[in-house]
Amino acid sequence: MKFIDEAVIYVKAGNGGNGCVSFRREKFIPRGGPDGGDGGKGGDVVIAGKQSLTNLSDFQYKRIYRAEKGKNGAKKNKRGRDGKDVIISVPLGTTIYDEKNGAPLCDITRNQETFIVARGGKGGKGNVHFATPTHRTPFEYEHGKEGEEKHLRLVLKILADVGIVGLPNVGKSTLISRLTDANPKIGDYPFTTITPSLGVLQGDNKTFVVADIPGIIEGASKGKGLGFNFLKHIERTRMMLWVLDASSANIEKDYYTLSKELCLYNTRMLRKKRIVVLNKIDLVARTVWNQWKHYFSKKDEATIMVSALHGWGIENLKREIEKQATDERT
Ligand SMILES: Nc1nc2c(ncn2[C@@H]2O[C@H](COP(=O)(O)OP(=O)(O)OP(=O)(O)O)[C@@H](O)[C@H]2O)c(=O)[nH]1
Ligand SMILES: [Mg+2]
Repeated sequence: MKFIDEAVIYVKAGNGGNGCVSFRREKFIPRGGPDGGDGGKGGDVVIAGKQSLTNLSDFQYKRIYRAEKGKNGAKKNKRGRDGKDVIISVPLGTTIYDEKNGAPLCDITRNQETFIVARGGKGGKGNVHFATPTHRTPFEYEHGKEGEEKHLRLVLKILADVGIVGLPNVGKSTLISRLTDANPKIGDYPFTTITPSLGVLQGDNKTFVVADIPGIIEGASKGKGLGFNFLKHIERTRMMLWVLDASSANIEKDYYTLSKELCLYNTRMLRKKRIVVLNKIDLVARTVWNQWKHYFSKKDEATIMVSALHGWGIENLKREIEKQATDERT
């Protein structure tokens, strides 16, 4: 599945209907007063959350959304019908920005949550409103107001429970393929992963959505590499797995690079629950990884040793994820 996470669309709310100019024409009443009704209101453009949607791919094909105009007013004081709203369904986790100035308009996180992104124009008044005792045959009326129009940027942030982060090539994708049903590309080179992938982890009592994103490198917060763009996908996860390569020449530096870049992205990233996952332990002696286990436990980091390649320690990690996820204290 190609993961599409951004789209730009154009929306136009309906214009209001015009007011009507008309005069009563009835038998035996030679000069009836004005009876031109008001125009109807134009339809709104409404964004609605829909749980069953998982991506923004629909917006590749349909990019223009117009709500209906309000009908014009009619004689006999008849108000024109309001234009129908147009409802645009988006997956939960979609943020809508005004493309013109980048301002966020709304954040859709709940099923059937709605937000009006463009308001329909008000209907114009009919000539009946312009009559006064000295002005009995008014020909004045109002035009309906224009409906709002906007270019919107839709950005989907995955609502994953667990986000996997780490420097390139540490084995994040191998790990998600062990933990979940996901089947991402794995390669012995940095930046194998260029789009995020999601998988479902079946715990004993709960299931979790896990997200794997491209590797993060030093300077990512200044735009280097790919991973930074994708941090938004895991911004809202409740928990993170910080994957480190146990065979790296400088694990401590890797750990600090990762925490620095996450912190520069958003300090909240460091306040989330996390598990330090020391991967590729098949490549190093037990004495070495025991030493690192000790090092991280002194820092109060929950640490799990695994070999994603061989499947070692994976059950242990699953248990720890479930334990932390169900522990509501922090
Ligand atoms: N020896 C060993 N190799 C591993 C282990 N886990 C992953 N690898 C290898 O490390 C390489 C990178 O694995 P990936 O899962 O693609 O790493 P990644 O972190 O997703 O990489 P990017 O997406 O490029 O950031 C591949 O050649 C994997 O086979 C492990 O536990 N032990
Ligand atoms: Mg990868």
